[in-house]
Amino acid sequence: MKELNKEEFKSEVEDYVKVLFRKSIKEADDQQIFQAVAYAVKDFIVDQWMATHRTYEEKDVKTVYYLSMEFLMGRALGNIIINLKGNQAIKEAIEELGLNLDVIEDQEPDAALGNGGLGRLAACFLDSLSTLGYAAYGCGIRYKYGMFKQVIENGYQIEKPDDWLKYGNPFEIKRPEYAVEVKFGGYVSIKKDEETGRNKFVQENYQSVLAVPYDLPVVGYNNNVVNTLRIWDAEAIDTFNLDSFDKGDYQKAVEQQNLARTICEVLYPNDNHMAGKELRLKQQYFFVSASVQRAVMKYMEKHDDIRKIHEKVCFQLNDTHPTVAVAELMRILVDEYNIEWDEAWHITNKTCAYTNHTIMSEALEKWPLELFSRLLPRIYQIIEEINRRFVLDIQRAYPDDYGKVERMAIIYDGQVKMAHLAIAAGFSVNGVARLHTEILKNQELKDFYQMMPEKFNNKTNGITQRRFLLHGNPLLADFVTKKIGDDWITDLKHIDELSVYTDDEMSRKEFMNIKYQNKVRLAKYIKEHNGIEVNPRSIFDVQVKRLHEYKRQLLNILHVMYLYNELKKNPDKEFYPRTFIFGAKASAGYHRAKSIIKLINSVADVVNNDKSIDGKIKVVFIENYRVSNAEIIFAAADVSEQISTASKEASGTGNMKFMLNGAVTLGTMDGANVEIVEEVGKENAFIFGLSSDEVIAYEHNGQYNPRDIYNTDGDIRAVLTQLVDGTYSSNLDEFRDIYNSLLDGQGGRPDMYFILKDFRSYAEAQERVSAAYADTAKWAKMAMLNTAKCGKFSSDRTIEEYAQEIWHLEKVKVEVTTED
Ligand code: GPK
Repeated sequence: MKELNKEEFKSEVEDYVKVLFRKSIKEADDQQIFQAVAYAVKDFIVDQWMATHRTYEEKDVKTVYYLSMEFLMGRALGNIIINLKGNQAIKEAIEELGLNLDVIEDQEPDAALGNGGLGRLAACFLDSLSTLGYAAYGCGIRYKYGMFKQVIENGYQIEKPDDWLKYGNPFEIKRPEYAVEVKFGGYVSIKKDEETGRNKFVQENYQSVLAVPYDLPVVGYNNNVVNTLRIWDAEAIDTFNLDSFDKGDYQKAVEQQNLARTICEVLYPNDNHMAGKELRLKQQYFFVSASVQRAVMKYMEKHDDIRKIHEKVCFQLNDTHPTVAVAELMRILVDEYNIEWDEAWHITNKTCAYTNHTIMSEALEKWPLELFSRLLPRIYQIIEEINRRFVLDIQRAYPDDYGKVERMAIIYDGQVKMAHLAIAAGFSVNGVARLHTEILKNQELKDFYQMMPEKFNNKTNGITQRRFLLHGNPLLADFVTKKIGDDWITDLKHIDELSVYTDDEMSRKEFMNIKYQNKVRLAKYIKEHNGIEVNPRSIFDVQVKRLHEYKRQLLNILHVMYLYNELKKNPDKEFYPRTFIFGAKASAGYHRAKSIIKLINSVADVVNNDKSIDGKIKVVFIENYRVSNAEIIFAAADVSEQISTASKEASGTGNMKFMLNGAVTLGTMDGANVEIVEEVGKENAFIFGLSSDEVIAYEHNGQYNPRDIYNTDGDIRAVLTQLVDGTYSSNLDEFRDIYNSLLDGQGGRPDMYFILKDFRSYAEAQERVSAAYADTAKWAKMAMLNTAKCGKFSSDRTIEEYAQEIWHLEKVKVEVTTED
């Protein structure tokens, strides 16, 4: 590893302030200082970045292209600094310049090019790929506006544009030399190829844009490896000249300009939900076509046989969003390299792999044929042919079962089903936690599993301990290193060595004292950003994640309403003070999710201002939950709320970040919670609620009626009544839709997410939490064991499994030489 020279670094920062802003350090504002520091850091890593790519080429290693509509990177500066092990040197350099690193880091806008779990997983994976030394590109879109900024006004969520590029992004490098053309619309004509005499399919009268890549560095931990996140921007192709004007193409030139302007404008803010917008499909094909074209070109620069591309290239499809990649690769092989269909299909099969992230039916991507074929006429033809052959395969395999084609065809009912395409075309289909993969195999994708069992595999998600402990929780990170050394930073299994200290009273006290200091840090953040005073001695009970009915923030807040009623009834009841902390964005069009945010804020208003309960319950809704404040929140949590309806949360990754930071899980047996409990022991978690088998059984037999619970349980009835009787809003209709969804279901099933069904079990688990917390030594041990037992949940472990079992990559060592 190259050493960071403090004096050199200081003068670089001074130079950059001068060159970029014509100012001295004293004159520059905080944002300008951030920019200058960021440029100085980028200068330092650029040699490693070049050395990494030189090494990959020399060794001719296989590369994974992680195709993803989302990369929820958060801030780069602090993360790069810790991965360079430059924390101390840079901190000192900055202090000697009279500046403060925390303030500087705070100036950086989050790169919020993602919604939630799926996008953050992609970011953790990139971190691990670099740290492990695997050749990888992240391929995505350079959205001009990322995930919207959430502002809470009168308890309502308001969305504000996230203008993250306002001051420019000091870390990115524009690479116009690698720009490629991407074509939309028009029609396909068949032409005879003079040379071969074969038919050629040519897209004509199309509109096109120029895809221009911007590269961002992804720095590995202390190993000289810097991989690349390549995000594409669209620019107009230069047809707006007199020539085309003269030919009467003025209209087309304007249209192409508009297309280029709109494609990368904004991230769709939907999590686990398909909106079906035409522009979204344009985004998908745009970045996929550009990425696949570039990958093929790069491969062909060094190799002569396109037929062997799978030996050096793998495309990992992060959900179905980039699935057009399989058809784009087919197009390139068949149309541009004149390869026969069967052979092209085999090459494609060996090059593409698909990750499934959800079983929620509203998230499944299905595109209307009309839209698809109009926008991507050649790609559509190719998918039709893939479908035709796949249907024949199905019929051959199941000659007597007509339902199979209906359930499995790629094109059916006037729609293109992207998951079916991804499964048929790739060699690997993986779920993201053991339970999720089992549900895929035995329920959702049962037919596909029966036909192609060899494709199915599990890769339980993970998170990077470098961002979520080393950077986010420096106090705990130092404590761990002091106890067991720093191997955990690159091999989280070692953190288990902490287990022995859970029986040592001094260590437990130290651990709890760190938790307390982190709670003070969060309390200060809450005071500054929300104006609410919270007691760091209370239990910090936290649910932060996207707002979705299946994640059941509603169960949490209904329980708070219930507790509040209990306290009002028995003011002298023993009650350990609790702070219920929420953070969540709702998709802009998801009305019920927005009502739930309003409900949380309305309950907060009433409860926080009721002197009679003596501050025993506080409710806080943290505005604009995102990666940067998440780091502070996880560090301060005592209780981790992971309370999705069993079977619905594919994995969850927040659950792992809490665990790493010594919070105890209160959750259902869903997603990766199952594996968390397996690692930490069920005595060190609070588990409640229906099992996934029970939920699925109720869904099939329709035997659940929430009215029965409403009629027989007075406490639950009282809470529900308070939704519509003015207790929390003078507008009696404010929460009517929530009330109806639980009891009537409006067309759907009432209480689809089994909130009333699980309520008592949840309340009882919450009582166990309170009792456990009151026993300080016991709690400390539980919390500490959660940190100690989270070794499995590093994304390093996950990536190692992908690399060995799916991608077949080899590890690379990078030396920086004077050449660089
Ligand atoms: C799954 F399908 C989707 C989606 O559109 N967005 C998203 O964030 C999440 N996900 C799952 O909901 C989580 O359970 C999972 O941990 C995460 O993807 C990463 O796999």
